Amino acid sequence: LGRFDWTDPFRLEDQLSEEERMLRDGARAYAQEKLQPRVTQAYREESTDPGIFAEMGSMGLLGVTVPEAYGGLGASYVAYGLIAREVERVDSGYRSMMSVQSSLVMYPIYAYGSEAQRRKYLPGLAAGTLIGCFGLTEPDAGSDPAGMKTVARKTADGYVLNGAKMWISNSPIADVFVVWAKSEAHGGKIRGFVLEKGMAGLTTPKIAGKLSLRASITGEIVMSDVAVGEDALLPGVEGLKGPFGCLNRARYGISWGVLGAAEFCMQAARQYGLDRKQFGKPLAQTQLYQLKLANMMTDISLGLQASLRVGRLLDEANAAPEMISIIKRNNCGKALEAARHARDMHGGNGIQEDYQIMRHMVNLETVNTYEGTHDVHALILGRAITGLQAFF
Ligand code: TGC
Ligand code: FAD
Repeated sequence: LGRFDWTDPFRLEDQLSEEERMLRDGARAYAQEKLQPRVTQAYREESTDPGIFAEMGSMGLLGVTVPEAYGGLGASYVAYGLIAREVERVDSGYRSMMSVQSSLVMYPIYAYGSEAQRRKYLPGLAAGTLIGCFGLTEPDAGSDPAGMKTVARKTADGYVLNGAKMWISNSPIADVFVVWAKSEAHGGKIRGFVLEKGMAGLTTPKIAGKLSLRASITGEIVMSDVAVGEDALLPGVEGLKGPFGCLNRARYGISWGVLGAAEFCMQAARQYGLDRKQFGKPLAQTQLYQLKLANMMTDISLGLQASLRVGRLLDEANAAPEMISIIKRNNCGKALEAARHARDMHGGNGIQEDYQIMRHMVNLETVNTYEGTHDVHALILGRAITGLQAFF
């Protein structure tokens, strides 16, 4: 009979390559040694240390799937997922910073950019000396990005952009802005533009007062007659499939990341239940407590296997977006449920910052919403099942 390890029920470890394990271990060491000691204060004070990007860059954690020629590692999507899981084991906000930079900024510049754009931006983004952000959502266009109002008007030597992006991770501290706009010169089709900090008419106010994801800064991107040259246009893609191509990768990374947060919550609840006695015995010796732990372990281990499968298919360029909707939706929903149970299992201590459970729980509320809400992914899957779109 095979052995059983509750921390790795389906022996994920055996299914990874040597390189994947090595990158995962490096990410875990960085996250535990450098991020874990500062997260409680950062979260309490709603402060983001921009130096984290350069730290992650020096550890090789940014844009790992991008080829080495542009500063990446040319590593697998599975390695990328494993890194997301380790960073989010500490905080979803830190994983957010990493995944925006990797999947939503470096990926489109690599996949849709000109050679000059790749050479100009990718090495600095990989090193974390440049910070990137991704502007798709607007105040009146969230789940329905096709409803965006941002426009790019053609000029003699480039474009002028007007509009406002809302809820943009990293924007107040960003140097490089991948912004999606309807381009009048391209029949109103959505096109990507790369903007830079300091351009006239570009402002990035912080959105203060978030009760979730407080260690990751979020802001607006306000564009008021921002003039850019022709070289700011991403030449390689047109239409919504541009931003969606990036979102596929970020959503995939999130599917691993949230399970890192869920693992933290489950392991903390297990230890708490072993240590704390009520009614003369450990909480972990009660049926209800064990049922919750069994559910968490089941959801986490099934989720990891599914993400691994999709990661392998992404590495073969053979993954379908609907597969990514399944794992993004399922793993976020299950991680949120696990965190809510773990919060409850800690009793009063569960609301205290030192125990870290409630921070994970409220972070996961955001992760369940961004990159396509739980229900929007249900509708994507419903459309695939029935052939009928139910969005509008
Ligand atoms: P629809 O008609 O379905 O598609 C329009 C065009 O896009 C193509 N497409 C895709 N291409 C690649 N990958 C995908 N996943 C794709 N999904 C669609 C599609 O083939 C079509 O192409 P073409 O050539 O025929 O024009 O578009 P729709 O307007 O009906 O879309 C509906 C819906 C709900 C699926 C979509 O709008 C959606 O996914 N909404 C959710 C919005 C969202 O996820 N926003 C995320 C913003 S970024 C963010 O949250 C970052 S947080 C990061 C962090 O901090 O970690
Ligand atoms: P809405 O679209 O208004 O949805 C509200 C509710 O209505 C949800 O429950 C939704 O499921 C439901 N709903 C919507 N449409 C339907 C329908 N057809 N049928 C049934 N129910 C429906 N965006 C970026 O572009 N870049 C970023 O870096 C970024 N970072 C973010 C960081 C944070 C902290 C947050 C909170 C958001 C971020 N976002 C970012 C935006 C995020 O992607 C959007 O919040 C998300 O897509 C949902 O859009 P919305 O908030 O406008 O909600």
